[in-house]
Amino acid sequence: MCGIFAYLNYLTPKSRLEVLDLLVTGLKRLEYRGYDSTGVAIDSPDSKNIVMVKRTGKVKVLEDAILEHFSGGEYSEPVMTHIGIAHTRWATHGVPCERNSHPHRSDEGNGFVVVHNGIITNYNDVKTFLAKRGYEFESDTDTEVFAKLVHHLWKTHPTYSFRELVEQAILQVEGAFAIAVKSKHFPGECVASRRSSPLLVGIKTKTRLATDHIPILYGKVLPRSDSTSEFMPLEEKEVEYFFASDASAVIEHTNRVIYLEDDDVAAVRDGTLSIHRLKKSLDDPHAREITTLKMEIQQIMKGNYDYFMQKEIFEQPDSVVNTMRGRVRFDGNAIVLGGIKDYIPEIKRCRRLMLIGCGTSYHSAVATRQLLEELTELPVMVELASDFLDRNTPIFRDDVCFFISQSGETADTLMALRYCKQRGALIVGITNTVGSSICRESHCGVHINAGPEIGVASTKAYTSQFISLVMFALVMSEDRLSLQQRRLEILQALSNLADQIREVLKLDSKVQELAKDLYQHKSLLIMGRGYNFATCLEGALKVKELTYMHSEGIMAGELKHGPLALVDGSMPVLMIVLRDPVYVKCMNALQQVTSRKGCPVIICEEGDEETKAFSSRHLEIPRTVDCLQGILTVIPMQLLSYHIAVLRGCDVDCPRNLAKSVTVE
Ligand code: G6Q
Ligand code: GLU
Repeated sequence: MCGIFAYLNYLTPKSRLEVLDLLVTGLKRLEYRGYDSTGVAIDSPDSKNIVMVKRTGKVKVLEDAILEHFSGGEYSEPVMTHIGIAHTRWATHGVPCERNSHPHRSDEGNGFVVVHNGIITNYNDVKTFLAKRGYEFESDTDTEVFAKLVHHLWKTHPTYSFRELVEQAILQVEGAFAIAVKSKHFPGECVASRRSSPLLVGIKTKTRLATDHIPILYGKVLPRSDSTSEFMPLEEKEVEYFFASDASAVIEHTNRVIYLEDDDVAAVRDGTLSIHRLKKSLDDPHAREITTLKMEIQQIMKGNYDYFMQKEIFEQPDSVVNTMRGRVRFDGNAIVLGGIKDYIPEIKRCRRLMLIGCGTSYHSAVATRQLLEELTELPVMVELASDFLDRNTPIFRDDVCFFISQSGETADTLMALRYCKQRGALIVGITNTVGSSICRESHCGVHINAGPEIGVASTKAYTSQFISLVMFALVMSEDRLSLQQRRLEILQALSNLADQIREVLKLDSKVQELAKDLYQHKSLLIMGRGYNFATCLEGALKVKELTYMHSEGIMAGELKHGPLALVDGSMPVLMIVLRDPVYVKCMNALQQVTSRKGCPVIICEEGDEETKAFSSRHLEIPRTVDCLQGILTVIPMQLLSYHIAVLRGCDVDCPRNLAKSVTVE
């Protein structure tokens, strides 16, 4: 989820224009993470206030606005000590617009301003608490509550230090965040913290740092104000700090960084950096290490990965958790989908559910159709948006139509939405992009919270769309006594999913070996049925779009009705055969293939010796509940298409002829 960048110079002369240039450059280094709007906050020329500039669109738009806004000579004067903060936003709460862009402020006087990555899941409760105390909100975001909460604590605890105010605010919020806070009441100070979203601190001094670690202070200990404090011994007073979501924004300034851990609170006061934690557990370290970055910028922007698609495949243990965060309460086996909960009664009375999308998004509908039929006990139609429109499909006022789209801008899907809306159907958007056309034109919806997906070939958005539809099915059946056992089984499986995805990702080198067998072939047939037919369709699409090889997802039950003619000793075949209700039928298909000298690659369950015996090439995946198998079986397909594409020298992140968002019909 997007980017934070803050720069603090202490006894190091910098003009505000130089600071702004540093902030904008920092945001440019974070652009690859994807975003929809930007903003900065610096001190006013008299150093008594804070001025902000926020824009929707690219960093360049912000840069132009800054040039226009801060042209006065006073911004060219050097300032010895200053803190500026900046942000690239990927909206989760509130459409992308200037009003919702960060930094967010505590009051009209800009007393406290904050930039935030992540999601404050209990923001409604905090907002209610603050509204009762007279706070008026000017944005639709979750973030704004944090700035106002710090302000409220400042008014009610006037003796608290800046760091203590932020600490107390952190104790009140739930969810994921990386934050940096600046205040006109505490000039030259910055407080930053993280929980589930990354944040690091870069340290730049003229001479080598006298230490390679910073002690962690537990409880209320306050660092002494002098810069020779034992907390952060500096050989001289001049120092610069860089707070950033990842090292790509820091590496050009310094290679000395501290990676903050969840619930660390980093505070800079009088040039001294200290790190605090409220609670000390047994295995808590005594200090945070100051590490030395060795990677080049370009490499860091993709982390340790060669391509964004590869990075996004490996992000899936985290992205599926982000999709469920604040929605699935595993302790109480409850699910809350805030974006549609008011419409659930109406949806329960509908005639049928229609799931409409394109490409990978359509496949997520195919993947969850059977479970939706089971748990909603409603007819469920899945439609390719383009074909749906070609047929002028009959739509009625008591239909509920889901429009699934990562970008939220796919023209075919958007046209289908408008077609259904005109006919009075209830429109539900399942998107990854707040403020997108599909998101805005839906009556209600679910944000999949997968974080920006940069690779053209969709991977983590697919699994997050899949999970979002599973969560909807669970919500729809929460009052069906006969389905409780099934619901509990699925909820249990969801709680293990992230770890199981990590297990499957460990197959990466084995999949790479398989790719070496396959990459010079012209075609790959992928067969399965039941809950895994969608995986065959999605796997075949991944192979086509990434490797330019022909590939086809085949319903195993259809094999004998024609496709079997394709099978011989030379045709590459991959088969998904898991211990689920259609296992026996899949085994029949497997035997049909092997009896024609086919030598399929088999995706099967760990330890399934009987199935493994049919081929020397198999990928074993952990067992999960049948309706979630498709999350685990798609990952080897994602990895296989990636490795074949690399071996064939294809452009993994930008395959030929394709665009990330197809905004033309
Ligand atoms: C798949 C591609 C493509 C995409 C569709 C729909 O890897 O990215 O098939 O899924 O073009 O895009 P949206 O999900 O953005 O509507
Ligand atoms: N949830 C915050 C918002 O929607 C922050 C999103 C982000 O990570 O950029 O503004």
